[in-house]
Amino acid sequence: MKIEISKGVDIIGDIHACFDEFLEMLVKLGYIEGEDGLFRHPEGRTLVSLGDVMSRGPQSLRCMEFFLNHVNARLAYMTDSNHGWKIARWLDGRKVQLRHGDELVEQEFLEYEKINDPKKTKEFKRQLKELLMNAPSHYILQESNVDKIVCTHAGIKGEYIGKENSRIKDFCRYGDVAGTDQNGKPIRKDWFINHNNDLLIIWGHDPKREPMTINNTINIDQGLVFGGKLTTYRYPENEFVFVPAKKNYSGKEGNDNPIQK
Ligand SMILES: [Mn+2]
Repeated sequence: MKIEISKGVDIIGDIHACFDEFLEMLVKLGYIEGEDGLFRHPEGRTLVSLGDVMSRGPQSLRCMEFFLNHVNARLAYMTDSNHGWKIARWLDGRKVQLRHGDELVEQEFLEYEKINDPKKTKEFKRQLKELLMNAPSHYILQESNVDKIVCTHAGIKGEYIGKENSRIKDFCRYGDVAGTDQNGKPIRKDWFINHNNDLLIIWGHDPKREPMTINNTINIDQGLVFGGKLTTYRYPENEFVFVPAKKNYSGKEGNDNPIQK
């Protein structure tokens, strides 16, 4: 789970199937598409996704295919995430309820199956399952073998860094969740309040209108699929790059929309 980032890194928040905005971001960051269809940065920068690249938005399959191809080519990295884990289990044939936008992934697959032969569909699903099942809970980004940044989806505790087990995986997928409220929504505890570690933690999952910096942690989920924006945190530049959403894809309005509250 360690990545060398001496040539710079671009850490991207929750994409949630908004492929158009994601492509716009890649161009804005200076990535160039090669003849093989893969995007590379001329300076050799590394691309890291905090997960939840699928669900809720319009183009889950294209987003997942992008990371499948780029992770396999070692041009990008993607952490585990709550939606990613749900889709992984679904692809594995386990009994899961597809909701909160995960049902859109199934719908996209039904369309995909209409225009691609069963063998190709089966192989695509198998590869995606492998990708999602094997995604680590977090990455440690290093400069000359010195730990600098931790990337994770929903949060992490200092003592979890560099380790992996099912409890750590759950914490990184969902954050510090203290049960559910009367509406069945998870009650989120602010894990970052107690964070005291020298490493910078970059995380997403919990949409905030602007990047939120607290105790050496930065939230870079600005609710793209809810009509907000896609955020990239660039290191070592220590700057943000944004791409605004073309629309609110989520169908969630008013109090139901996490970034309009
Ligand atoms: Mn999430």
